[in-house]
Amino acid sequence: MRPLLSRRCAPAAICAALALAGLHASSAADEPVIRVTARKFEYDTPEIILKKGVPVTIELTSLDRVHGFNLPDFKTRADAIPGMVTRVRIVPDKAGTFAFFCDVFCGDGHEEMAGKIVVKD
Ligand SMILES: [Cu+2]
Repeated sequence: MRPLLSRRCAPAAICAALALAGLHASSAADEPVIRVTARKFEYDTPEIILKKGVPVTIELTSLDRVHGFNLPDFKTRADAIPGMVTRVRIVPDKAGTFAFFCDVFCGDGHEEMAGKIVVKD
C-alpha cells in the first residue's frame, strides 16, 4: 500500500509544478508587445517609450538582411532576421534614455543605425 500511495503523490506534485509554470507563462503573454522591424539602415520604431517597472517583449524582424539590436544598458542583444521573429524581453527598472543600435555590420549606413528607449517614471 505505501509504495502505491507515494506513487500517487508524485504526479500530483508534478501537476502543481506545471500549473505554476502555466500561470507564469500566461502572465508573460499579457505583457505589451512592441514590434520593431529593421532594414538598411534604420529601425521602423526608432523611439520606444516604456514605463518604468512594466516589462515588455520586443518582437524583432528584418526586411532585408540580418541586423543587430543591442541595448547595452539592459544587457540585451539579439539578431533581427528576415522571415523570423526574435523576441527579447526588457524589464525597464530604471528611468532615462538608453540607446540601442545595430551591431551586425550591414553596409555603408551601419554606423548610423540606431534608436533609443525612453523609460519614464
Ligand atoms: Cu548594421
